[in-house]
Order: sequence, then C-alpha cells, then structure tokens
Amino acid sequence: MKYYTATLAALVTFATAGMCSAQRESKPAAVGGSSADCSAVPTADHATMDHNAHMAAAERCAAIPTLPGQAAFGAISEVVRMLKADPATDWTKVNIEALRQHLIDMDEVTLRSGALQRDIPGGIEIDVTGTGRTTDAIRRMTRNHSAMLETDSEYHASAKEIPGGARLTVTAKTTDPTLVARIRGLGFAGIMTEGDHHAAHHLAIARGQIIH
Ligand SMILES: [Cu+2]
Repeated sequence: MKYYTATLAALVTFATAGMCSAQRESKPAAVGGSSADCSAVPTADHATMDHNAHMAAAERCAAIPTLPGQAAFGAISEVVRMLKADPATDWTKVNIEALRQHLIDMDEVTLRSGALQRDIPGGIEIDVTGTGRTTDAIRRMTRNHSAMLETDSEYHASAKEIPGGARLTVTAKTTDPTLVARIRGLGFAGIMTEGDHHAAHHLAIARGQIIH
C-alpha cells in the first residue's frame, strides 16, 4: 500500500512539475493585443508557488499543453472530469484508486509479461506468464477479458491458471478462415484490445460499480 501511495505522489509531482516547466519554457508573443510582460511568468517552486497567479500569467502568455502526462494519468484525469460533469455521480461509491490499480495491471500485462503462442484448431492458445505482481495482473485480466470476449459473437475465449500466469485460449465461433487468421495475427496483445468495452469498463471501475 505504501508503495502505491509513494508512486502516486511521484506521479502527481512529475506530471504537475512537467506541466509548469513546459509553461515556463515556451514564451510566445502575448495574445489578444495584450501587452502582458511574458518574461514576468515567474519561475516557481511547485510546492510553495501561488498557483492561481502562475496559471493566470501562463494563460496570458503561453498556450497550455494538451497532454496531461503519461497515458495512465490522462485516463484518470479524463474519468475525473466526466464524474465531476455528471450531477448523478455518487461520490460515496467513487473509487479512483481501483481504476489506478487496474491501470497498473494493464501496464504489467502489456509491457512486462511473456506470451508464448501456439496454434490450435480454430485459433490459439497463449501461455502468458510473469513474476510478482505481473502474475496476479495476468490472471485478473485474462479471466475478466476472456469472460467478456466469450459473450461476443466472434470468439470463444477462456483462461485458466498456470504456473506464473494464465493460459488464454481463443477460437473462432465460426469456421471462417479469415477470422481464424485474425485471431492468430492479433495474438495476446491484440486479443486483449478486442471487444470495444474497455473505456466504458474504466468508467465503471471508477464509479465503484465493478470490483476486480
Ligand atoms: Cu483497462
């Protein structure tokens, strides 16, 4: 738990510090005919700065970056905006930490797991393995995603635990050779993106409607 808290603090510091230094460094001409002195955008210590004054000066003098940070930070930031914009949001149920944990799982599964793929009749079998948290993340994500895919019209999917991870089996629901070839070409990472439910699923996790 301590580890995650520290990671989040580092993440926030990194993202916000990055944002402010970007604003400091770009000083295009003042917009709207204003004669604002852009060299006056103060170099500030992020911990003690006057954020309002800094942002006001930065807005007069520079374009604001559109990227909020790395993808996970951006995904959280977008969901927070959506929850705040929705008057029906039940804040007693909201759990952004659950979304963050899921995004960490996605990182583990996408970037730190091994995937050994074999052809089987109608599709593939993939042994997805890793160590430590990666193993747990693989099991959680393949279990949930295969159950989701199974309800889809195109794929049969199932996952079972093996040492270090899970074996994911995906086959075509039809005998269409193009579909079988697609499954084999997609492999583990491609299959994990299938189903078009992922972004909606993130919002549901944040709303506290899904517990992994
Ligand atoms: Cu996800």
